[in-house]
Amino acid sequence: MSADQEPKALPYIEGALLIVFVFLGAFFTFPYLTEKTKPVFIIPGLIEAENLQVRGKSPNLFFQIQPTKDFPNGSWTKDSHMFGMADRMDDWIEFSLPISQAGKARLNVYLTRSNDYGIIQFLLNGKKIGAPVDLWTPDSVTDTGKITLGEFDLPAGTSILRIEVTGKNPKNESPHYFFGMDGLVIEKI
Ligand SMILES: [Ca+2]
Repeated sequence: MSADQEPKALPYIEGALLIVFVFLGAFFTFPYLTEKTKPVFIIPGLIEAENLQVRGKSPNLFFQIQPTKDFPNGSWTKDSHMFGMADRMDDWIEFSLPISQAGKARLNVYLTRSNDYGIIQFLLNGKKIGAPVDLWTPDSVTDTGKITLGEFDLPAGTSILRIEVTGKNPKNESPHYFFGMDGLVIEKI
């Protein structure tokens, strides 16, 4: 190698190092750039179940706002739902529904299914509405999608929405009587 060629060796080494650094940078950065994030899930007009005012409950039932973003399947608004930990048949919880204007409305609920969830019945102002809903699934936690409970004449003021645990699927797992509600829509008609 002649003397005038020798200084060119350094740029080659720098170039090689640059390629190595770019490769390493891409290697460590790429997984974060491509990490899948769920799109924001929105249901128009939804009242979050986790924000509803709890009017009362049976002594053995406990509830909490549970994050849902780690559930691999299903979609929930605000990445959370109202998780009802009922302990037995006939456990219940009541929510206050503020109705600003009297009128006819369709009531849609969005619930959660799991392998240890029970069968629940909704009541509105003391009357059963819709069929009992079996929230058991053999698969991992997921959402039910929209369930329409019916159409009702709602008076202005506060209506009472009640959930009662009425049973369990024979295949469901212990502790059998849990349930979850993402939210509800009071659809004026
Ligand atoms: Ca929610």
